[in-house]
Amino acid sequence: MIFEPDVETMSREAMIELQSARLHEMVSRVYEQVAPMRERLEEAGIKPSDIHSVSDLSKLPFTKKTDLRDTYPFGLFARSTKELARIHASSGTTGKPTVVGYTRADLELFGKVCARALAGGGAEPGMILHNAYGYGLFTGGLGFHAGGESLGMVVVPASTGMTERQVMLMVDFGAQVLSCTPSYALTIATEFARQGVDPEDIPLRYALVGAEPWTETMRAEIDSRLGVKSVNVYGLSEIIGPGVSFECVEERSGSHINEDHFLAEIVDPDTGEQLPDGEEGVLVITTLTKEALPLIRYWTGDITSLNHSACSCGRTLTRMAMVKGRTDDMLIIRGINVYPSQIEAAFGGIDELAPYYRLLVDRTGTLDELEVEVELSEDAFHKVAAEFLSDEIVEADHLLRRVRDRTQRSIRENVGVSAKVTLLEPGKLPRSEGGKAQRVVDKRKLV
Ligand code: DLL
Repeated sequence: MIFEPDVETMSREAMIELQSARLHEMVSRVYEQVAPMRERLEEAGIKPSDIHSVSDLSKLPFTKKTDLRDTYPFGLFARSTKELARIHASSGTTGKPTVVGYTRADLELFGKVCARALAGGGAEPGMILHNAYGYGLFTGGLGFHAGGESLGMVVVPASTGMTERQVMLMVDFGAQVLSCTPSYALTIATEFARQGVDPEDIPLRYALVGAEPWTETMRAEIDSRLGVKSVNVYGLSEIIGPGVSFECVEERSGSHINEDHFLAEIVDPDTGEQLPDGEEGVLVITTLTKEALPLIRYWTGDITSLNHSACSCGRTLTRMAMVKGRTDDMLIIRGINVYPSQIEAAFGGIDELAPYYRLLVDRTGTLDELEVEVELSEDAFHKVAAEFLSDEIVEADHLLRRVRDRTQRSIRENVGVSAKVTLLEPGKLPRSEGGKAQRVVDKRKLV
């Protein structure tokens, strides 16, 4: 179902016209209302009258996370605090959080873009949405909550944690749609199995997952273990929260950007030059309609690419590829750039492994060392355990060695780095309780 067909299926010409008019108006507003941004524009020698259309976008300077931090908490807000309806914040691992504000109109928009995402993912009015994104300063819980209500769904505000109880409620209430992080979807799937819930026996059909990078292997796992079709939802607090872009359940191949509100570009991380469709770079977003925190050319740090081709779902909204990682999550190992999701993709095709892993990076002398800890799948583990028990130790050892060698080879061939692979028994690594998964321990930073 398409929630707002008039914009979601708009012709490219009409979209560019709409974006251009909104861009001009938004830059004028920022110039008048946000003093640090006016200074930035003046330094760059730009007046709002220089910006007529989206083709003028590259004249504008970038805004970065440090700009929000430097003006903590409300320095880039275009409205006084009295005019706000809500404040969210994203938890930085160190220091002060990034603070974002919403007017009433911004909250309405937030609900609408999340409703578009839900509808794109298969949800319909009247369906039960089990919302297991965290409620609180994080935008996931309240964003999907508003989206469900905008679409006319019945929202269960489950939030995160207490997974046993969540599964009971999903079964008893007959949840049809689940929203949560991909790592938490797997935790829920494990709890399904523990409680003996067969996904075939319950009405659950769709899952809208996001807030952290995930892969096609994880998608296959979520789909089969929960009996759903899972789609990706992308977003970030600075722009609005979830609902910046979303996959349609028809194609599940790239996330449609709500580009009547969020104008997207891909730029070269080193030069800032715009890149064409299909080329990977940093996603930069300009908000076109946000009132409280309008942002010009916000440098998300997320690595992806754009695709303007038509989609069989009928939407004309540009699609972005799955986010590979953030520039600041990128590890440099012996001079090679490595994103955790690339490692995950490299071992994704190996049946004996489960999608639970951790990367440990250390340095001995001057050399970086990468260790990949990854859990065996339940099946593989039981096979090895059975061989050990029946004293077929050589066979068990052989199987483990074969899996380890294949994994190492695949990482070397696909990512270009040598890694030590340690196989773990199922359940060894910490499971998501609903928040974002921590996949990297970089010991080099600890010394
Ligand atoms: O994670 C908003 C959100 C909530 C999105 C629920 C989707 C679902 P922040 O906490 O500000 O906001 O984190 C934003 O998370 O810049 C990406 O690096 C990452 N991220 C978000 N969605 C995805 C996704 C929310 N679908 C940061 N795939 C972003 C990969 C994602 N990374």
